[in-house]
Amino acid sequence: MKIQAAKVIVTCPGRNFVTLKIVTDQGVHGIGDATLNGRELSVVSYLEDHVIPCLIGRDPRQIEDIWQYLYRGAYWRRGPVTMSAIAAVDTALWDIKAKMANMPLYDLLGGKSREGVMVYGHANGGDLEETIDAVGHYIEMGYKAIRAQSGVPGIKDAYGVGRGKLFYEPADASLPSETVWDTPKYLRFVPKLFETLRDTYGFDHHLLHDAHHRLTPIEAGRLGKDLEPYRLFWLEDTTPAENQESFKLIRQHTTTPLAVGEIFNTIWDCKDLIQNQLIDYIRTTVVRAGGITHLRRIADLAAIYQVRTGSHGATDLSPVTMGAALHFDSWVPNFGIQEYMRHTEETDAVFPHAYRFEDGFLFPGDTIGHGVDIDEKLAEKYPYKRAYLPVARLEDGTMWNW
Ligand code: KDG
Ligand code: MG
Repeated sequence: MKIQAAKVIVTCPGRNFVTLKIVTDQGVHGIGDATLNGRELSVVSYLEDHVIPCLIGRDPRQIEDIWQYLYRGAYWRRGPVTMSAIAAVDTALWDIKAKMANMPLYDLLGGKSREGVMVYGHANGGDLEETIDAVGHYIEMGYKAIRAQSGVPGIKDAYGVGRGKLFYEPADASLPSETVWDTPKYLRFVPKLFETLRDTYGFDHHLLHDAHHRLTPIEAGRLGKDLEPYRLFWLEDTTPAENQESFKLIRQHTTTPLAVGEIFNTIWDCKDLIQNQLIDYIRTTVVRAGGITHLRRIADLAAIYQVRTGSHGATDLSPVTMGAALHFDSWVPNFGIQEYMRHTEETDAVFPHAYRFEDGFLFPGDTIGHGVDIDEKLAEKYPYKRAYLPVARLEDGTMWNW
């Protein structure tokens, strides 16, 4: 059996997505997501100019060998562009293998460990009242776990606050929009938000929050401590994780569970945090961390240290990543939670999928493969549109972490 053809499909049904389609000489095809938000075309070139020529004629059943060939063979290891491209190939090959085995992907991975995958949704509002209402809306929709982000008095455009109620798309302009950030205002406000949420809705639902890399370690320790009475499921990305030592400092100050890893590419980014038990949830996902093959290694390492998975699932991860992630989540023994930020109707139509939401859970469906395909004709209707994530500056103009 041979890989006969592979092509990259770029489409923008409301936001940009990059999809790799691999076709075998037996007519079976598989698809993988290669979307890297705000830097999409770099992965398109990496795939078209450097990866696809090496794939043609290879045996698609040799997923591990192809993974190692692309990772070791590039010489230049790791990084978001390389690892997103490898992820797309890997996801497409697992899709093909599961289709050839006539199995849903979760069966090929070892079978289901659970019926449904608990997901968390994004509730957000421009101010405290709006955010309280938004959380109530998610509870009405059946969610068991809800991430709450709110506008902060005195801060224009706080992270995580969308303009719509269900759909929120941060990559919103053809040049990066500039937002302004002020940590002291944020640190004063967030405990009030969670106090009000617990006073209003009690403790029956899981609440989560994302600090989006904006704090120093000591500020993160303070926030974690202030939030302890409200029993968060997790506090995410408190501080940029390049300096992983800083998590020791945060950990000394708080028992609020910590989640990190949506921007990590390999197990090497996760290793110290996991082995030193400095985090509770690892947020690496299929598209960012080298596909199913590599994500499985990260999850197995995490399991030894009782660190659970909590895969990234924002709108920039296409339905292809979501489908593959749900099969992975259904199998992985140390599953924690899956992020689920809904796509628009246009996106859902371009990517027909078997997964469905019910009562706070996503179900991968029983279709063979990972259960997601691409409607190429429809995809053609939505040409690529350059779109950047915003940037953040402090009030005095200093560049900060968005
Ligand atoms: O592309 C960036 C987004 O995926 C990111 O800002 C979303 O932090 C995020 C999250 O937790 O979903
Ligand atoms: Mg995040």
